Amino acid sequence: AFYYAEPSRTFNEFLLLPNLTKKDCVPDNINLMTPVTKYKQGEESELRLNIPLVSSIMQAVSNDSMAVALARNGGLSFIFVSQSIEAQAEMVSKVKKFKAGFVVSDANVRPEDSLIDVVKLKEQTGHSTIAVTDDGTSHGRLLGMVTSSDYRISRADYSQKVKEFMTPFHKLVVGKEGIALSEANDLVWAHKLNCLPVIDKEQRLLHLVFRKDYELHKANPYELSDDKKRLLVGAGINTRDYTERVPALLKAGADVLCIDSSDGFTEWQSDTLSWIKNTYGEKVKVGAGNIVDKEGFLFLAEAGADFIKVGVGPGSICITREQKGIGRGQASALIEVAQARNEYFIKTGVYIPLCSDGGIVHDYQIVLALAMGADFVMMGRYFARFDESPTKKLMIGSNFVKEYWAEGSNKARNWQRYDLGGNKELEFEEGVDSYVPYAGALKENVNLTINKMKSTMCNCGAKSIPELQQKARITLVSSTSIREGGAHDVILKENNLKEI
Ligand code: MZP
Repeated sequence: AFYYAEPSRTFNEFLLLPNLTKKDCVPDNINLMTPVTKYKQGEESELRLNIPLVSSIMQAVSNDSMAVALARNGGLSFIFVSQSIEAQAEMVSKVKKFKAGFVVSDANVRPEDSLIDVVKLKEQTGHSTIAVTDDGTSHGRLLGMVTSSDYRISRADYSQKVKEFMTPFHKLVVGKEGIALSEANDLVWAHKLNCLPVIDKEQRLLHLVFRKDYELHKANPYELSDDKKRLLVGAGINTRDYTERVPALLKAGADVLCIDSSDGFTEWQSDTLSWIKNTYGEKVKVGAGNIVDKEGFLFLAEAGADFIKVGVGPGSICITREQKGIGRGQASALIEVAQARNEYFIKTGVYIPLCSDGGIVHDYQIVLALAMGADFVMMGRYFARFDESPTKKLMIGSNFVKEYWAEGSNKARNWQRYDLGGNKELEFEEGVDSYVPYAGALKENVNLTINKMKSTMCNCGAKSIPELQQKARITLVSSTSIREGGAHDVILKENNLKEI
């Protein structure tokens, strides 16, 4: 047997050291854009994300509602594969009906002034719609617009409320008086808001379409249904039924696929990749994994993977290490694979993005994973806690929780994920069925995480993920210094202690 000289390490055993923070290295200047699929030196990845977060290929995590919410916030979901081909394709197509934006309509314009019916607008653009009315309920001359809109907000609340619908990529600039849609300077506001304005014949503003790609459309504010930019969605596949599943998912509009497996260092994975690349060429993007070392990386890179997923056994619900003794500490795995990826890039000029999958417990560990060479992270537990995850919200004692079960649990029975070529059975569990604390809406939680990540990156003096990967200084911590990192040697105040 071969013995590794170093023990297998986890994220919890590392910290980042601060670097010089220059005055322009502030959270607003941090760019978290990241590549998802491989690209050649000097080119750009065809698929990039605004934030480096993707949700796990799991029944308890990634359905269409999760995918819409996460894509709206700049990330990506991979719709779970452990369901029928038809059901999975249906989820993908539901996500593809949406576009990355909202249409805000003034419901108080005169019907004869309105050029666009909100129902048609919704159908044409795929945007969700918000009607602005006097009191946020049913008042408004265009009653049809009010009732058919997805959300209603009052004029008074407009500037405040609209922020809630905006993703971190839309900048809201509010004037002294707030924003009134019927004001003469609305068009100026529309530009400042990074919106596509829709105006009537007399140049009055009827709708604001929030969009990040506004620049493209500034020239012609009337053009609404030109645009193919819909929300991005990924989908899991397995190494059994790919000849039928892949065509159905592509037909439904999946932007990227990923082979879902606990062990990706197998010939079943290279067969699956070969079939996809031989059938569709490079236009279909597919990730593979999971692997934990240089050999696994090179195997999947040579087999044609567009990105490679790292991690065997770090997941919060995973008991693969206990059941089979297979796995590796996630930090050690990532460090070795990232080095292999960098060497591969120097040798071939092809950059293959890495996804660190599972085991993230604290927000800073996302930054640590990126610093160690991941381009994005996949999380299950994190997303399972939100309103948008597919599972039930329950009350246990006085706390709300959400259900979260593993793909290798008896509940999910995703035997294909553990495929070893035998008969189609899950003979023993590799994951557990559990609860996670309920945490509310995805948007607020992701915003908070992003803010924390940006703060960490500012301390590291890095304004982008590649800069972080280049500059980060990472240290191992001793078990006693971990204790030093939390509150210690003080009496923590508790709500139920009375002051005297
Ligand atoms: P976490 O974010 O909850 O720590 O980990 C999520 C990851 O655990 C998933 O993306 C997947 O790779 C992995 N997973 C899912 N089911 C199992 C299992 O049954 C598992 N063992 O390990």
